[in-house]
Amino acid sequence: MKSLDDLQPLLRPGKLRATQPRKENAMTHALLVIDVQNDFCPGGALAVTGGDEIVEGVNAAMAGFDAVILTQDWHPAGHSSFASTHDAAPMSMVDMPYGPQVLWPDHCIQASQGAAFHTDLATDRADLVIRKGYNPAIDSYSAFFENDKTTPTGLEGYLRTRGIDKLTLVGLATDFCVNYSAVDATNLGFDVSVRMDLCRAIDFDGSLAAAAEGMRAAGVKLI
Ligand code: VGL
Ligand code: ZN
Repeated sequence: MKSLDDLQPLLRPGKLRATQPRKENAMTHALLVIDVQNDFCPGGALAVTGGDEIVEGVNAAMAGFDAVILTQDWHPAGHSSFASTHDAAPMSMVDMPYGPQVLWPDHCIQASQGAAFHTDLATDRADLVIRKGYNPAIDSYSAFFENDKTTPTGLEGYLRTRGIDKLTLVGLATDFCVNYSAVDATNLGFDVSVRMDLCRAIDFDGSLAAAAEGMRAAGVKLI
């Protein structure tokens, strides 16, 4: 760099052009990896049976996608979805202003070891990590909307501005966060598949069968 005058043009970003889809006639396909976190794996606070078994397959799948996005359940201590906050039993139900809500054991508390990704997950491959459930008053199973079905996480805008129109979901848990994310994505117009072999379920009170039925009815491809 010769002088400050040479540097000046490099400091002016220039005008924005309208967002363009990345390619003509080609779908841009993202892998959406839901909540592969310690608390959802064996030994964790809300352990999903076999939750850790999917990690190797999820890592291997990443190579086949244009984009890899991870979600992370990320609750403040005393979150309204925690049974302890209501002096209630874990897995009981409560009526929230936005509807019925399952009360969970305390899990995925922000910055805790339980909220960290499984240590073997290839997190370096991710373009984006999106956190959800940080609002103390509203749970968020879906990567797209909080459980009030209204408050967006911002993921839809991210995908659209990158020209991503096709999603494959994997992760934990099949019947809650994968299910809600897949159904919301389909309703938003994305082409959505769920790799059932790379998901594991909580399966509480028939929830896996109900979730699978709901996903199929919404137009999600269970593969
Ligand atoms: C989840 C219950 C509570 C999930 C998250 O990742 O499926 N389930 N928080
Ligand atoms: Zn949670």
